[in-house]
Amino acid sequence: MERVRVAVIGCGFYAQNHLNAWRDLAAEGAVLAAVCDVDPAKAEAAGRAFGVPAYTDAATMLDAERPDLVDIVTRQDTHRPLAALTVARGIATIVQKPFAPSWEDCVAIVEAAEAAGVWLAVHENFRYQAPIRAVRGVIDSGAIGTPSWARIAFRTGYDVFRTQPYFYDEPRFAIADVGVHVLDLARFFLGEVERISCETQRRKERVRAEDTATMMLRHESGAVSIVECSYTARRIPDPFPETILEIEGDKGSIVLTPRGKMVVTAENLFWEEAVNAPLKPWTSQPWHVSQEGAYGACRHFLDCIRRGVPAETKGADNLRTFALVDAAYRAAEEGRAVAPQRRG
Ligand code: 89Y
Repeated sequence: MERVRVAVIGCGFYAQNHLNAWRDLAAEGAVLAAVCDVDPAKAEAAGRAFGVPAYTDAATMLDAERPDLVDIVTRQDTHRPLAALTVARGIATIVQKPFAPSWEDCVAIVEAAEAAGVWLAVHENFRYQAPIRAVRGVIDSGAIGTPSWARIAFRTGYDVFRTQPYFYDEPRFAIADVGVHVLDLARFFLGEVERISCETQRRKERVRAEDTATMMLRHESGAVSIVECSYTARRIPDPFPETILEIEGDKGSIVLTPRGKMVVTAENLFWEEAVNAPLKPWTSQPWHVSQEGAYGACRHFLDCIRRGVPAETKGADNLRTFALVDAAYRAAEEGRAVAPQRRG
């Protein structure tokens, strides 16, 4: 496919990054064709800013614009009904993370897409960030040997509630919102997971659910990882929204510290590298790491659509990340290690 006409559903806070990414990707064949939001003010503002028609009803937009690809950037409770609209029309679909509120919803979306032969991806973007790709590049080069241990942490006290106020009332908070990204990174670096244990904490009074989680994973390879997420970690400088990590293999290690400093210890070598995300005209500190990840994800999806291949974070792949989220909550509730569920 030469040119890919993209329609975006959801024009809220984070969707602005997707809209900018699609506009930036014009040179690579993306054509932002239309936007839609149930809030007319948000739809019109995005339509005006990006010079495309704006709709408040998704089905009306899909029938009028007939896009090749739809990027669903709404809250998770709307993903299943919206994906049903796109899949029924045979339109390639991207669903924002978290995939959906429940395992049943995620499986239903994946199975509907598979039955209809529709390309489906989940916008799980941390693994597309520049520092994360740099770390993966070192692992793939063999410099640290086979990774067998990792600590991967997203800890912040940054006021995420200002732009995402719904966080206060989420029935599942830190693991579902950002732990999902960090769990996906654990899979990305160390492979599939055999079992997970988890302790959750609610350290901030105003939130309804957990704001901190400490997880321990045994991977199928035998590797072990500690995965942490917290929205209640006060520290200066605050690394938000960076992920900090350490990975050890039989030949060396990789340590990624704030501001994208990567330190690699290899067999006969030791080096330091700046792997921070570049700034774009529409990105700003400190969000640029996350914004660049969103751009990287959209770029990967566009490339896959044009080549007719599945995305790295295709629906079926992301079910495995979602299963870890579910298993973490169950492990915390039941006080034991839990095996992530698999599709029957
Ligand atoms: O919701 C979170 C995410 O997915 O990435 C950053 C964020 O917006 C706040 O931590």
